[in-house]
Amino acid sequence: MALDIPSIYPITDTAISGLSIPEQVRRFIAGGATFIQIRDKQASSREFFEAAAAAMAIAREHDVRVVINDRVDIAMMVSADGVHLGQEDLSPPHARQLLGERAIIGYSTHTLQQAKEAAAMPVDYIAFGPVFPTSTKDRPDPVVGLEMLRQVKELIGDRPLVAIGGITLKTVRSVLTAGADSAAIISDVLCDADQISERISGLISLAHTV
Ligand code: 3NM
Repeated sequence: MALDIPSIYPITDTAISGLSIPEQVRRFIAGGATFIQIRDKQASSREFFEAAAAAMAIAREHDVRVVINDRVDIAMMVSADGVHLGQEDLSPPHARQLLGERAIIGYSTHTLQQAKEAAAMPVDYIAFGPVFPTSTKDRPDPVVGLEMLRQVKELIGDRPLVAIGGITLKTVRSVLTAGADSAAIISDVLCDADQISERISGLISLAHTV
């Protein structure tokens, strides 16, 4: 069955928020998030595992789904709902082999060609970006823009499409109108640690107006 993905998809970032991963997850959930990605490019494997395990315990209490960035091994260890893979991570078919049919596998793409290839792979959603300029990612790919996002939606048919990169309260409606099923957001949610839940609920309300 096709993945049911909510329109707002927050991703953790400890450097931007200054908060532990479990605390970010707690605040995302308080704001109404139901699908979260745990991402930490700086932590050691052990730190990332421990933080992910603690975050999973919180998510489970609230029936919130969690995917782990890059790390299939850690996703398996903490019984996450799945993984989010980049172009240089383990390939989706190999991750599927390890995780099984029921796991959620998301896959980042940055060109029309990559999106087309992704549509032939065993992935539950395809992420496409950066839609707008972003300073969150090291060495981001070239900005793809809304028009290319529209083209990807046509290319990939029914496969859920996640827009990512530089999305804010001001631009979230534009990516959803262009055909994205969901907007994945880091800095605009985490830029003020005291406002995380409020920003999530504001984004969710806006998404409902599309
Ligand atoms: N991946 P922000 S852009 C993690 O293009 C990530 O695939 C991207 O953070 C891609 O919402 C990006 O702060 C950063 O721009 C998203």
